[in-house]
Amino acid sequence: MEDCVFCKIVRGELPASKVYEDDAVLAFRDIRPQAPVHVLVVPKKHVASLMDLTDEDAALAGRLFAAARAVARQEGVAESGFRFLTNTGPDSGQVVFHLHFHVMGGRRLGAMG
Ligand code: D5M
Repeated sequence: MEDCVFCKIVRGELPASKVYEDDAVLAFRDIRPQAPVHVLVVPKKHVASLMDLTDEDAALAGRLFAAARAVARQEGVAESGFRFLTNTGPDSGQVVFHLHFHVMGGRRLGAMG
């Protein structure tokens, strides 16, 4: 996608603090961190949101989860715990319409809502 900010990061056209990369997935630090560890895990291919994943993306979904585990270990929060979430659609406050999972940890997180 031409104007998608995360596609631009994937293509190397915008800078990012990368923490994990493989052929299908990229993870980089959130520009507005809400926790000591706040990493975004994104598919390299453009998918607008969770609701735009299809049955053909089952393997990709597994890769995103595997990448999140790798990030959690690498960032030292695998044992202490972390949150793994994706905002989807208007009520969630999703602002970037390229599927991304937040990996957040490094402190005791408050209740969601
Ligand atoms: O939030 C989108 C998240 O993406 C928000 O936490 C900021 C982050 N963001 C936006 N632009 C960038 C760049 N360029 N680098 C790193 N992080 C970024 P959501 O509400 O989940 O859509």
